Amino acid sequence: MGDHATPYRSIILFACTHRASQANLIYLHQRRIQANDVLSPQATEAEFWKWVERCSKNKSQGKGLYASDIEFNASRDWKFGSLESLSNHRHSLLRHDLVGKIPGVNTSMIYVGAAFSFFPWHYEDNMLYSLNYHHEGDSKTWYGIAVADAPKFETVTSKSLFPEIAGKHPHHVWAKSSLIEPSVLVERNVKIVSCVQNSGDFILTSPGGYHQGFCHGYCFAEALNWAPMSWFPYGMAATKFYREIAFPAAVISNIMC
Ligand SMILES: O=C(O)CCC(=O)C(=O)O
Repeated sequence: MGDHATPYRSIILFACTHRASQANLIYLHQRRIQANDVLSPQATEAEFWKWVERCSKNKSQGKGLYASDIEFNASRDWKFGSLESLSNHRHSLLRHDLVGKIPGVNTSMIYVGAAFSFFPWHYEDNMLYSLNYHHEGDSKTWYGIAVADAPKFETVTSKSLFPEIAGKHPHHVWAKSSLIEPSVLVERNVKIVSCVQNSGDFILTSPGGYHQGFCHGYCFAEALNWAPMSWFPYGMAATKFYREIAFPAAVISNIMC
């Protein structure tokens, strides 16, 4: 957590330690037993942000308990084609020969979470769409910021919440390093949407759409990127931006030329 005196409640930079995550599994389990195993998604969300606040106060940092970014295609036995078939669909620019196979972009990655495993604010490389399918397990809460509000979010994080870090690393929000309680952003006039993803649900994120979220318990999801024609202007903008800041693009300079 930054050590400047911003009156925020729950902001954490980097994930909590492995130990903190394990302790939290026990904590959540106990809360569930006390609540007769009926913690609603809203109650779980409240517990999550209380836990983040505790981690923030303790300045816990490190890696979270999240088996994320595992290269695997769990949807390959679907009758109508796997998730990867969407990325490689004839209307998807990612099937273009020049792109090749890029793990997590046009091939699937798996995310196996435990209670309160989380992913901090970020949007997809090259402003691609992402498609996330929840295969099984507990729910996952997602928060999103409208693409139109992304500049406001970036100004709030760099000027108001993390000025010192932003001074040294102007694009740190991309680094999936900031988990921020939605009310902290709402108070600063950044509009947030949220939803609960259950097993069997898809989540599609928009180009340049920041998102963060957390698991309510064990959950198993698969995700990759997608680039229909509507993505093209965003891809151009991302490529231009990466060039300006000399950031190595994950994909696409080829298909932009
Ligand atoms: O399921 C997750 O952990 C989130 C992955 C993600 O950011 C996405 O699918 O866009």
